[in-house]
Amino acid sequence: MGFSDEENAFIEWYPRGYGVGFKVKARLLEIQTRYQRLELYETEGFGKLLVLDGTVQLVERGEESYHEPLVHPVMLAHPNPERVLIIGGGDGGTLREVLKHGTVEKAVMVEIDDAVIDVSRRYLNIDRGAFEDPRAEVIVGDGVEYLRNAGEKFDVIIIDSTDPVGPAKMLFSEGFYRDVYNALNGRGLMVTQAGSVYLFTDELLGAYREMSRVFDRVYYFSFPVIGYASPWSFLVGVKGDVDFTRVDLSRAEGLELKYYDPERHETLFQMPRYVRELLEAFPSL
Ligand code: AG3
Repeated sequence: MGFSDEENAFIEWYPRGYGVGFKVKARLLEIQTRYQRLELYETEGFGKLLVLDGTVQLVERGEESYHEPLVHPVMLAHPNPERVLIIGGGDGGTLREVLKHGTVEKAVMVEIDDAVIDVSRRYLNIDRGAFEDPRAEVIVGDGVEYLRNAGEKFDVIIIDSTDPVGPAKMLFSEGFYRDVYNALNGRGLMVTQAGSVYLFTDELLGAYREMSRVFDRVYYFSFPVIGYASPWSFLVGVKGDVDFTRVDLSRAEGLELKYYDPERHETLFQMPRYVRELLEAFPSL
């Protein structure tokens, strides 16, 4: 199709007029929750599409291209992740991937907006039973406050938030990262999604700089995510003695991965050259 005003499509507009869109068959929901505007669509080719404040959160067919690289690299780089904290992630996809790991004894998920959890439970089946897993504890509340007051420590902390622009901005600040660092065990990893490499480059650099002030070591990687303006960026903060360039392949067996390839872990670190050079201008050590 050429130049047109597409009628039956949902398009997310990024800065500079860059769009990512899906042809839709129907709008199933449009509600204002306490925190954000939530839309749900049936797409032509990717199942249901969940949108928050106009930004694509996931499509049913392809959501693993986000949840797998968010979760498994840090889980497999940690020698024995038993206790995991997820901030955000109300659809349950992150929790589902975390619970695939047999080492996990407890996974706490703190989501601020219970409407996201309710809609996901009712219309999507992203969690595939994860919410009912006895190792899972689902808390509706403010992740920032939870972290500050959490008496307990975690091996892995996963931030599955909206973008580094708008309401979630504080989740990309030095103060927040300090609370994350303090809530990690002596040896621990934190991962956050950090936006589109090309379209949120400044935000990615900003988050990297803030994390570099706090963590013992910071890594960046990118992955093409279906539904987001690719490539998508991820930042990993390490506390103590952990090498994120290596993963335990013996624990990767049985994870049933479709996108992230632990045997090719090194390919994660691919970055467009100019972005790598900008990132390296902030020494992290
Ligand atoms: N959370 C990350 C959403 C970021 C998408 N940003 C955007 N489309 N501009 C996804 C929730 C899935 N658990």
